[in-house]
Amino acid sequence: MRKIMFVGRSESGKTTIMQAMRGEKITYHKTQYINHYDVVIDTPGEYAETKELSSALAIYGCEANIIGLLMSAIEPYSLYPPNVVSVSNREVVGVVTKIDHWAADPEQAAEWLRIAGCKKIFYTSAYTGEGIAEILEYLKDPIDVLPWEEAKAEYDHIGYGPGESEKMTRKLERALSL
Ligand SMILES: Nc1nc2c(ncn2[C@@H]2O[C@H](COP(=O)(O)OP(=O)(O)OP(=O)(O)O)[C@@H](O)[C@H]2O)c(=O)[nH]1
Ligand SMILES: [Mg+2]
Repeated sequence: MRKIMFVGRSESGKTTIMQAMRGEKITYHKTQYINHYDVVIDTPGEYAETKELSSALAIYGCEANIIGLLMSAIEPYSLYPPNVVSVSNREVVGVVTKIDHWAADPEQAAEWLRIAGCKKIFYTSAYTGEGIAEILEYLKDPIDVLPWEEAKAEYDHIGYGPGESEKMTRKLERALSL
């Protein structure tokens, strides 16, 4: 898997989306310092908000393949200067978070991310799981196998013909009203 470093103001949802990607229980945890995991580097919002600390992001960014600029869908303004992605020597993607929120305006957040220079934008909710699989697929290297691909291979192995596992997934989704 390629590694993504999440950057964004405090409360934008970096730690929570990281928990969703790792399949962990969602619990509030204020990030105190840079946390380095297998696929994600989680950073404190203050590093993006404070000039003196922002150089730490530039250094840790070298440890990542991709920088994810987060913007919550309930943000009242954008922290990012226009075309700020040009300061990074890594690919930068935009991640709109909290799209499940009652006050969410995902298109406004996406527009601010585009102004910051992001071309690829993900729309996500760590609470409903929307968009999480897309990010994981995007980070996937050709040799990686994701958990749901393993489950599909298992279905195929126990005798469901091609396409049957997709039908089974749809049936399960309908039963769970997903
Ligand atoms: N509705 C909703 N709330 C979310 C979502 N993701 C995060 N939150 C809430 O937003 C708040 C902040 O989330 P964090 O993930 O801690 O934010 P952060 O960017 O890591 O913040 P710092 O560690 O301070 O930089 C928490 O109360 C979360 O429960 C989401 O997808 N939907
Ligand atoms: Mg955090």
